[in-house]
Amino acid sequence: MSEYDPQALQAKWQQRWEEMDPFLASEDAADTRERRYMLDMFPYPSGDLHMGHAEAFGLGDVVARYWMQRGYNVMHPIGWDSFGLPAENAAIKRNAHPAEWTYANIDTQASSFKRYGIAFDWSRRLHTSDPDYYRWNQWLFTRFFDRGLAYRKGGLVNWCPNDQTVLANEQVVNGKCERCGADVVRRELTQWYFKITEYAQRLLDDMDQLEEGWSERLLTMQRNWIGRSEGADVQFVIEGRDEPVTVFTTRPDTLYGATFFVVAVDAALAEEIVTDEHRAEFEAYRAEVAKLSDIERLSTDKEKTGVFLGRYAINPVDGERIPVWAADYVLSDYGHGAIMAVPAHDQRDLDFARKFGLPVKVVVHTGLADPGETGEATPGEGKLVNSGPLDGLTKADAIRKIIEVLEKDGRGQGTVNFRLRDWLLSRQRFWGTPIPIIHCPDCGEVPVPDEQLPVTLPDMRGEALAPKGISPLASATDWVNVECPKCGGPAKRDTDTMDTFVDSSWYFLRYTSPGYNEGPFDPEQVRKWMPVDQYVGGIEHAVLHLLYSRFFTKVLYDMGLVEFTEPFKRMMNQGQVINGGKAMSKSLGNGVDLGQQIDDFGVDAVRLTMVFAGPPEDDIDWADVSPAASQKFLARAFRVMDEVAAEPGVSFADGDLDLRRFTHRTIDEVTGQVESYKFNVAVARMMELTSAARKAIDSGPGAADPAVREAAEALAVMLSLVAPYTAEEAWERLGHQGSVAFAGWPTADPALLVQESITCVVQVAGKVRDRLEVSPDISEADLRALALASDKIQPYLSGEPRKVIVRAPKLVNIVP
Ligand code: ANZ
Ligand code: ZN
Repeated sequence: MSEYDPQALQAKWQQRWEEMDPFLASEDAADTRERRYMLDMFPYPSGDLHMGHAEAFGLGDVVARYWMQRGYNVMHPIGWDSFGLPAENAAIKRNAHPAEWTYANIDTQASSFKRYGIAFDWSRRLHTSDPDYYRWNQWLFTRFFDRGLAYRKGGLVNWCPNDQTVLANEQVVNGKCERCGADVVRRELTQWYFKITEYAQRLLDDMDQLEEGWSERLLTMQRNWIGRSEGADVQFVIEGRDEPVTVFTTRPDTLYGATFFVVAVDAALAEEIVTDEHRAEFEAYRAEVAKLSDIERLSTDKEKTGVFLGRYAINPVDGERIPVWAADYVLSDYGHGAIMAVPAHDQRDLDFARKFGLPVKVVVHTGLADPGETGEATPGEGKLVNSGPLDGLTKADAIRKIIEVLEKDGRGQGTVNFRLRDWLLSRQRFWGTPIPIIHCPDCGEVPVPDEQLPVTLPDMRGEALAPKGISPLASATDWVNVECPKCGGPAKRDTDTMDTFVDSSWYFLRYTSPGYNEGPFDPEQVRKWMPVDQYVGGIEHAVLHLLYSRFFTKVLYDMGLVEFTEPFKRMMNQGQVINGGKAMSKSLGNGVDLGQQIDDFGVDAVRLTMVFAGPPEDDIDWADVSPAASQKFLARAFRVMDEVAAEPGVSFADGDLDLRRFTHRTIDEVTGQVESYKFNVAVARMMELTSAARKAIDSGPGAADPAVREAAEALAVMLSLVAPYTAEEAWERLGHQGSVAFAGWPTADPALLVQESITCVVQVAGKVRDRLEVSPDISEADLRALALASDKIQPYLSGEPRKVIVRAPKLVNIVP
């Protein structure tokens, strides 16, 4: 009996895989196998792989390896999302170049992936920080620019006064800079944007294609982020201002209930219309609000604040004069930055009205108590009241009617609003893709011509990269000063770099044709491989990365470069690996080191533990699982496979029938479970098969029985999805050549799935009078006849019974 030594197995098979490079997708034209594309969200090279990677990639590998076993031509690529701030900060600290840190970490992660036994096609490896890759970011940017989808505009953005850079919304956590903790402020800056809002409706509509492969949770998150609202634009005249002001409302039916008007405190309109008398108070208030994030501003728990601007607006339907206030709960960049306030039917407006003593007027009779008294707004359905021509109508009818009236009078119209904003993509940092635009005093914004791409980063390091309010690239004067590609005059390069979400919005296309240099990807290869069949990654990317990738795909579709409009057919969002009920963190000291776990238990035990812990979407609490038990199981399974004494090629048909049945039932169930992503249950079945084979060896037909070999071979192949090293070694010891990864998924023999007989209970007048052994697929008629003919039943019957209820194959109930 040989010892199970996981570390020795790893060393041996890692070496073999290195030589065989067995997991390459085939590009052979003669290869007619159906293709499958398995994609994992590519890693950021922040250090070595951690437990989260081990889980996500372990799950993805189950799918990839299953498809390989099923005979698909599988592409399972790997690359690195290698631009980004941490590298730059490390470089500043160590007086180095960000590339040094980045590529060293990539090497570390690559060898860890190899050790972890993920079945990658290494020939497609890419790094987004390679000029070879980011050249195509720039190429795409110029195409977006030409189509009017990349543009520069001034506007309020998140600004960290400490790091002196613009931050994305997702880098602002509770109003503070995610990196340094400083209070983030809003600042007026000119930045580059992608016009994702132009695709808002299509991003919603195309979700129809994702209903099956994406979770409801994910779809809801996308829908909410896009935030489509139907309603109306309504024009209000403001006394003393020539142009009327438009507001967006989802409840035009409540127009008669508008008792005041609110302008976003940071909107230009507020500044414009505030009277001299109120200006000082207004400015002080605005300065306070500038310190808050959107999330804080919109928080319903927050005490309402605001100032009166000294002006009045005229309600377009009844001529009512209503006071105009400035407040922070109205956002300057949603709708039109101003609202009509209907306190009776909107809670935010009601809170504000009660705080400042403004009137509350009920216009929808909901049957609930007066909001002015209770402090509870009544947003629900009901008949309109106090609303002139709308009185008596339902909400839906009133909306239709008032929009008609407004449109006829030219004071408004029905409209749709989206919460989605354009994507701010420029960053004032070094380690990213330079924006390929040249600013010419005469020609304006000129895209860098294709033949001058890539615009590579200048060589800068250390202190030169420290944040200083403008991009570090601005100080590379030799790099900045160029000739205008159009007029040849002196001009300057744009010095901002792109958000790294640009890099990740199309990398999955590049994998199909990694060396291609006539475009970002070879359309021919993309046609063969895309869309991705299965994508695996964390739910934290539910909105940003997935939304951006969907947007890019639609633009590429419009450019005629791809033939589909959705990039990812199926999504799997794995849970987190936590420890002791809490996310692992340095401050809690509850971190678990992946390398240490592998040293202690071996790769296969760690992988199996991850998969066995629960359904893929659930969090895994490392305190509740046992890699030691996984290792014990693997040793047991290995010993079973190692003890098989029948020769390879033996006819299984001669084997022990009970074990054969067990094996085929297991194959059948595991197949279904893997197909439906119940990987943990599949592992449990493999454990049962191991026990059954053990029993057959020890106290059954013995190790030489062909059924034992059949069980062991099935086990090796199924186990290869979660414990590839153990499976490879067992497969070799079972006398086979080549990698177990391509052994072929076992098929269950239907004849062996039938249970031979089943016990049928026969009742007469509700009492059990007989038990029959019958075939599980006996027909109702046969079973009825059999029961009535039984010697034990006959004595209870006198002639034809009144009623016979047959529930084949388990029950016959006779009413005599
Ligand atoms: C009057 C009204 C009455 C409203 C009522 C609601 C209920 P969604 O669904 O999110 O699109 N609103 C409009 N622009 C706003 C802005 N810039 N900042 C904050 N709030 C704004 O919400 C649209 C509703 O949010 C609009 O409909 C408006 O309030 C408010 F019983 O108008 B409503
Ligand atoms: Zn020019």
